[in-house]
Amino acid sequence: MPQTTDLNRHSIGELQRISHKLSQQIIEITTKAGSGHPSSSLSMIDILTGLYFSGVMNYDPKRPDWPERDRFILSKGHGAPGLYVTLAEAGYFDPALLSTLRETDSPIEGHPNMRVLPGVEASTGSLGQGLSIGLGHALAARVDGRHYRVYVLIGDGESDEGQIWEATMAAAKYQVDNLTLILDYNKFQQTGPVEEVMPALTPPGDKWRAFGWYTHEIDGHDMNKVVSSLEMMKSVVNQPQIIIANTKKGKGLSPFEANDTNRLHGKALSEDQAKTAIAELDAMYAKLEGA
Ligand SMILES: Cc1ncc(C[n+]2csc(CCOP(=O)(O)OP(=O)(O)O)c2C)c(N)n1
Repeated sequence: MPQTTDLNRHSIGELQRISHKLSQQIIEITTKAGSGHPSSSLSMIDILTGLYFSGVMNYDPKRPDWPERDRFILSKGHGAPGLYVTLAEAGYFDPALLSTLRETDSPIEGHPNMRVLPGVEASTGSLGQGLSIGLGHALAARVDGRHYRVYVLIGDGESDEGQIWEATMAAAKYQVDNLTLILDYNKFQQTGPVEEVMPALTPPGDKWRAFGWYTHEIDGHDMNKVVSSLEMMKSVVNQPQIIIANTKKGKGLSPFEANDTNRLHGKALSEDQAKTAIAELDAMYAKLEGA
C-alpha cells in the first residue's frame, strides 16, 4: 500500500508557520469576498494544520479518490474558508482560486461542495450531518477490508443537532475505532454562548464519555497538543474517539474579540479591521518563533 504521510510531515515550528500563513489567507479571502465566516475558520485552523501537515493523515492530492486515503470531513461547513486554504496548501488545487471565494461559478463556494472541488469529502453546511457521513465511511472501511482513518470536525453549537447524537450512539455501539471526532470548542454559536443557548451540552467531555467514547481535552491552539493528541488517538481500540479542542473564535484577534459575544459570526472584516488582525497575527507568530 503506498504511504504518503512522509510527504506532508512537518516539524512543530513549520506547522506554526503554515498556520500563520493560512490564518492570514482566511482573513484576506473573506475580506475580499465581503462575506464568509472568518471567525469560525480561524478557531479551527490550527487543528486543520495539524491534521494535514504533521503527517497524521495519509493522503495524496494528486489522487483525491485514492481508496486508501484517510478522510477529513468538515461538518461545520460554514468554516469553508479554513478548509479551502488548507486544501490549496496541501496541493489539491491552484491557490490562485482562493481569491474567487463566493464568486458566481467559482468552485470555492460559500460551503464545501464535493462535486466541484477535489479534496472535499462531503458537501456540508446544513449542520449536524458530517458525523453520520464520517461514520458511514468508517464502517465502509471495515466492510471493504481497508485501513484508512476518518476524521470529522464539528462545532459546539452544531452539537445542538439530534443527528450528532444518533451518530455518536451508533459509533459506540459498533465500536468504530477508525473514527476520530474533533470538537471545535470555541464556546460560541450564532446567537450566543453555547452554555446559555444549550446548557446541557457543557461540559462536553461528560456527554461523550457517557455515550461510550474515548475523550481527550486539549488547547486547540497549541500545535504540540494538537499533533500529539491526533497521534494518540490512533492507538485507541474498539472505541470511537473525540478530541475536545478548546479554541477561540477569531483566534483571539481584537477585531473579533472587541465586537460582541458572537465574535462577528458570519461576517467578514472590513479592510481596516483585516489590517489590524493581520498585524496581530504577525506579532503572535513572531512571539512563537522567539519562544
Ligand atoms: C441545520 C442548520 N441550522 C442552522 C444553520 C445556520 N448556522 C450556520 S453556522 C451556525 C452556528 C454554528 O455554531 P457552531 O457549530 O458553534 O460553529 P462556530 O461557532 O464555530 O461557527 C448556524 C446556526 C445551518 N447552517 N444549518
